[in-house]
Amino acid sequence: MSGLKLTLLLTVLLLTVTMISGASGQGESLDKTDLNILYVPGVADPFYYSMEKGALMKAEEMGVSLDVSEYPELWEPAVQIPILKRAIAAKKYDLIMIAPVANDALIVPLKECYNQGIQIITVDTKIGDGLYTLPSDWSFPLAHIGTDNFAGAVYLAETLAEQVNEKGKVYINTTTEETSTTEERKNGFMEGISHFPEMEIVQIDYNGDLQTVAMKQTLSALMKNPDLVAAFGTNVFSSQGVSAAVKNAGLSGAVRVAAWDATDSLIASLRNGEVDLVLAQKPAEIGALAVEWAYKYLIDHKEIPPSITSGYVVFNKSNINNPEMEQYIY
Ligand code: T6T
Repeated sequence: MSGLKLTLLLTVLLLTVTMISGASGQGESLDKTDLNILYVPGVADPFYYSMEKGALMKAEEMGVSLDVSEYPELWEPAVQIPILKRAIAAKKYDLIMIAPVANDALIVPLKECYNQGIQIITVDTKIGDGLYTLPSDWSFPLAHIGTDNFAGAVYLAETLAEQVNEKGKVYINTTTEETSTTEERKNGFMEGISHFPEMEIVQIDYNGDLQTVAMKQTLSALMKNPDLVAAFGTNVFSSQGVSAAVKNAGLSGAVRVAAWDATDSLIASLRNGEVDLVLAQKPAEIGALAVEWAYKYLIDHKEIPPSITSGYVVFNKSNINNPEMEQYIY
């Protein structure tokens, strides 16, 4: 081999190794003061603000740097993808903790980050089928941290069924078909209702994560199905839209409402008798854990689990005044 060819080969090899290990490769020794994490939320809503708080507190406690990207005003890949492009261009981040807003559309943009040496932890929502340990185009994230959406929704459906004597027609209002979390909730709720032979889901609407759309859709579902006994909103804007529609139609109490996400507004609706159940996720815990895992993997060089589900609690009329529950509102 000529000297030139050998030099070229060595350069290519060196570049490849650098690309693979990247700024954050486990092979490199990174001091905690050099660790730079970026948090990319899904949309501007109380759930992601609470996750930010948990992540920032943990970052401060551990002495690492955490930046928070701009908050997208819409639940939309076209808004979230440019944030990732800017993160790559910044040449600063070792790890991105992100709630991807679509399970397909975010695979390639996140892979580009990964190829630049940036590790990925998905928080709340996932990419692909969320199984990062099996070989696939989306197996590159380090880990996933989020709620057990399916189980939570089964629980809500079964509890709501008891409240309506296990009979009647039910409505679901949700975000988009590409959102892993709300699809899991929709499926879990359908599973729960299927345990009751005299109950039926009569309509499912997708609102694009827009509260005004959720409200209009619910109003029209109430008109189309005057004998609805219950409705389920799968996240903040879906639930707030559902509960506003039921209230505006003068049907509070007659149509039971199960809400996902414990915002101040939904807790107030529970107090006013406009909502019957509110599931609280633990976003601050998810955010804190993502920072802890980033540290453990990149600074301590320890293995971290590929995924974990964080817990949830359910507010109802009996526990709403319990001071212990206060901490779960976001
Ligand atoms: O319900 C949360 C989150 O878990 C979901 O993935 C998207 O919607 C929220 O952010 C609430 O609006």
